[in-house]
Amino acid sequence: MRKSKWYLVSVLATVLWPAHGIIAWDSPSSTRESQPAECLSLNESGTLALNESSIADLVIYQIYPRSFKDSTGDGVGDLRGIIEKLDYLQELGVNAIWFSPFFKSPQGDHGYDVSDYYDISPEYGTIADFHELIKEIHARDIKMILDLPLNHTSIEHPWFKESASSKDNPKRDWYIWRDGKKPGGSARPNNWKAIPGGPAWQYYENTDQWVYFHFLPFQPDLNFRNPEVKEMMFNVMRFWLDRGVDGFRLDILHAIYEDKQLRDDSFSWALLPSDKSTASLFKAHKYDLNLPETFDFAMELRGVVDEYQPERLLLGEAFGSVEELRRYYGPENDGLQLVFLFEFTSTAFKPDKYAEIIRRIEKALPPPYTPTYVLSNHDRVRFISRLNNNRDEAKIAATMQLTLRGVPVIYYGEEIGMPNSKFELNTSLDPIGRKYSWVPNLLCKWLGITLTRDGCRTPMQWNDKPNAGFSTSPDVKTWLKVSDTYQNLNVAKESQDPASVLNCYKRLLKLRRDYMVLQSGLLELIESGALKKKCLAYRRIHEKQNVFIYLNFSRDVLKLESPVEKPALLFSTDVNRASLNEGSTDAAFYLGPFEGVIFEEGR
Ligand SMILES: [Ca+2]
Ligand SMILES: [Ca+2]
Repeated sequence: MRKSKWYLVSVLATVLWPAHGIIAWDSPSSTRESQPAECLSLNESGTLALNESSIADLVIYQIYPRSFKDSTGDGVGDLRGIIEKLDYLQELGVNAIWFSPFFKSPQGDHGYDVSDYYDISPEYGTIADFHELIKEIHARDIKMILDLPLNHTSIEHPWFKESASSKDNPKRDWYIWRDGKKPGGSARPNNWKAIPGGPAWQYYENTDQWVYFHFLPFQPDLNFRNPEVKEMMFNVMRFWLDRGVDGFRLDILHAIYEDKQLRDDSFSWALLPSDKSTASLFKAHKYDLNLPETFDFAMELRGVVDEYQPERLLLGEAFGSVEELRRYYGPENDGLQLVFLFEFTSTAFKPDKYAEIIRRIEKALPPPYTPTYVLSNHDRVRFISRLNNNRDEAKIAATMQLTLRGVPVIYYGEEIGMPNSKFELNTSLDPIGRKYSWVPNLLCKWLGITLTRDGCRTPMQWNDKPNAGFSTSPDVKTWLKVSDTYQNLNVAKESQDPASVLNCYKRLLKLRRDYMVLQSGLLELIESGALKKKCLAYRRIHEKQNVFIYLNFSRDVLKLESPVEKPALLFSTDVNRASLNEGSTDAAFYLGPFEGVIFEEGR
């Protein structure tokens, strides 16, 4: 069958789509010359009060359960495997774990298609294993955050099976069913597009109606305008909160509500998606994303978790401009405590670009709001692969992520610099990869794109033994092939090397624990003038405590002026560095190639 140009456009858009695409690109909308760095106003009253939020000290680590540790030898990660590795995470220094979904699921989208919210998928374990897991997590003072795909279920969910069975089924209205525009259901109810490309409607012959889906056809959207649906999902939350979980990561929250009238989407000139807007594929996504009802829904969700003490966390996955996303935090910072901000995952690795993003985030989300900083996740290319696996640059990125004002979210394996793997599309386990399996390899290569998310989901590399120590069975075929890099790049090896990426993370996380100013102090960008294309600098401030962060993004040695007379070095990415400017007679200090330093005023 001849593929239309639209298909190619769809491919491009899918790939470049920041949430589920796999490519790094620099947003064309930021061509405006970046303005000179300036000190941000601290807050309106000029006080230096601590961020009032109780969650500013969090460092979240994302586990993709399928790929973390296999304790049963079947090649698939599981809950008991995760329990075995909790000591590792405690030693790393994170204090919250977000688990990609392990609810019962046919695994069409690897857990983001739930068929029972009250049970665990058998390959991951049992409810008893869950209880053991949460007990062991809490014993280490770590919080447990579950991933809740609440926008849609699997078509295998009994709710959907009932709903699809007949037009007069009591659950018919739990999903969004509509007649086609023409007799025989030949035309879809409206012109909406699913996010990975293609129409957003699936036809069901038995009732001669179409059902709406935002993501993939086997993930029909729930109808949150039906109060029964809302209450059912709130009860799911209460079920897990009653079992002690500390919060939820809310999958594609911005897609919860759709226009009541299902009006046709309007035209947009945007072809490629960006992390600043939801428009793409020439559609504005005006009526299916970030509706006012969805912002209100965030407040209702907060109401549910506020039934519990101590405070439970809500972390929303939503897309749009930072100003738009700000609305999910609620008018008085009383909505979601956190929303993912994804711009770092798609911006060129340049200090002036990052400074522009940080400035915009600080303006939109000043204290007491808490931003988030994300480098990669299960939908995106691994960050270090965007840097051509330059480990020095990865340390700069880590230093930046772990010292900005906001909650960092670390993707498993990021802390050892695990790279993306390459996989064939026609054998892709990711449904997005299979959807585009007809795209020739050469075209992907020419465009420099990857169309499957398998590459960022390979098993964790624990040691240099067969299967990287991921599985108890050395001979088993793991669900995704272990990266060829594992013999030289693994936790055991990096633990022994003081200069490794892993030990860089550990040192930074310890410093963040020890210095409250790094958790909740205010942030002020520092003008780096002529060096703004090579150096990013900022300070964190709390009362009399000042901590300075200078990051060299270049291969050059940079000469900089210390903002304080007696700088005391707290950290350098260069483990051999002992002081900032010892022996120097002036205020100058030097940064080596790709070196990042943290210092305070000495006493
Ligand atoms: Ca297993
Ligand atoms: Ca929806």
